[in-house]
Amino acid sequence: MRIGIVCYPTFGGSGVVATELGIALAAKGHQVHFISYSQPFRLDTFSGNLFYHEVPVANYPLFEFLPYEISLTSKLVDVVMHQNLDLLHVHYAIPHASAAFMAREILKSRGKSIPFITTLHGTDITLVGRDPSYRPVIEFSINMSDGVTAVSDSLRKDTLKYFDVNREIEVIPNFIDPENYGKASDLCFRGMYAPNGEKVLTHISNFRPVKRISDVVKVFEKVHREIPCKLLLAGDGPERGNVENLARELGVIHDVIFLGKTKAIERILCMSDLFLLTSESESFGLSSLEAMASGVPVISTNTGGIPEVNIHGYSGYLSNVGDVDDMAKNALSLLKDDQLIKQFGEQAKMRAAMFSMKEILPMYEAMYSRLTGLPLD
Ligand code: GMT
Repeated sequence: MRIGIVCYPTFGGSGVVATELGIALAAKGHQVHFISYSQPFRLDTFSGNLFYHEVPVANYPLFEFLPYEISLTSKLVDVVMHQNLDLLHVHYAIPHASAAFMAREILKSRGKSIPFITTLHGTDITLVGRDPSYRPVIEFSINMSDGVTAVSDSLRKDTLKYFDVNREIEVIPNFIDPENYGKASDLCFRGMYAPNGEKVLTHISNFRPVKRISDVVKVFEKVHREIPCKLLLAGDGPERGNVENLARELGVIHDVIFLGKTKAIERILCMSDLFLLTSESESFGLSSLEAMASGVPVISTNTGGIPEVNIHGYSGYLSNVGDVDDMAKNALSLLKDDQLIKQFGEQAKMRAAMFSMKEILPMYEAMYSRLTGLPLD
C-alpha cells in the first residue's frame, strides 16, 4: 500500500508514534511518505520504502501568521497525485485533520478518491482542541474523517465527552518495539552520572506545564532526603527555568542533571532505577511505556490513559495528581528494596510487551485495508 503520514516532526509522543509506525510499515513492504514542515526527529533511517516531503510555507509581508494549513493541504494534494497514494494517515488533529479533509475534497474534484484516518493523541482533544477557537473545526474534521483512532480508551471517552462526535472511534494503543529496549548495552554509562552507586530517577518529556515537572523535583527532593540519588531530566521546554529554580530552592540542584533534547532515550533508561511521570493530564504516556519496556518501574499519576499502561502494584505505582508525598513514599518503597524493584522491573517489561509493535501494527493495517479496499499481502 502507498501511505502518506502527516505528523509533527518535533519532540513529542505523537511524532514519535507516527514515525515509528511509518518505519515499521515500510519494513513490512508498504511505501510510506512522511509529510511535515521538517524531517521528523526519529526519522534517521534509510529504506527504499521511506520518503519525506517537506512542506514549504511561502511568506508575504501581509501575513502576520503563516498559513501552514493551506501549504500543508497543497502539499498533500501534490504528494497524493504524484505518488499515487492510497491513504492518508494524519497524527494529531490540529491542523492535520482539517488539512486532510480539504485535500480529500480537492482531490475528489480532480477525480482522485482517497480516504484519510485521523489519530487523536491527547492534547489535540483534552487541552487545545477544546478551546473555542479550534473546537468547531476539530469536531467537523473528526466527523468527516474516514477512520478515527484514539491512543487510549480514556482519550476515546474524552473525545465523546468534549465533542459532538457521531462516528466510531477505534482505540489503537501506542506501541514500542521491545527489541529496542532493555538490552544490556555497552553504551550504558551509569557511573558517569551516579559514580558512587546513587539511585537514578528519570523523567523524560517536552517540559510543558501539563507534565507538572515541579512535582518530579518535589518527589525527588523527598527521596533525596533518605537515600543518595540523582535525577536525570531529558527533554526541554517552557518549564525548564522553573524546574531549575525549584531544584535550587530545594537544595538538590547539584544532583539534578539536565540532558536536553536527546534522542538517546534507551541509553538514559538503561541507567535508570525509576521513571517519574507526574502529569496533570496524559492520554497515554508513551515515555512511561518506553521506561517499562526497559525494565524500569514507573511512579506516575493516575490521570487519563496512564492506568491503561502502568498497573498499580505491578509495573509501578499510581497516585492522585499532585500527591507528591504518596509518590515519594512509593518511590522509596521500591528504591529501598532491591528484590522488589527487580521484580517490578521484570513485571514492567512483561506489561510493556502487551504493547509490542507486533500486536499493534496489524490493527492499523486492518483499518487501512478496510478503508482502501486493498488486500494486505
Ligand atoms: O505533548 C503533547 O502536548 C501532545 C502529544 C505529543 O505530540 O507528544 O502528546 C500526546 O500524545 C502522546 C502519543 O500518543 C501520548 O503518549 C501523550 O500522553 C499525549 N500527551 C498528553 O496527553 C498530554
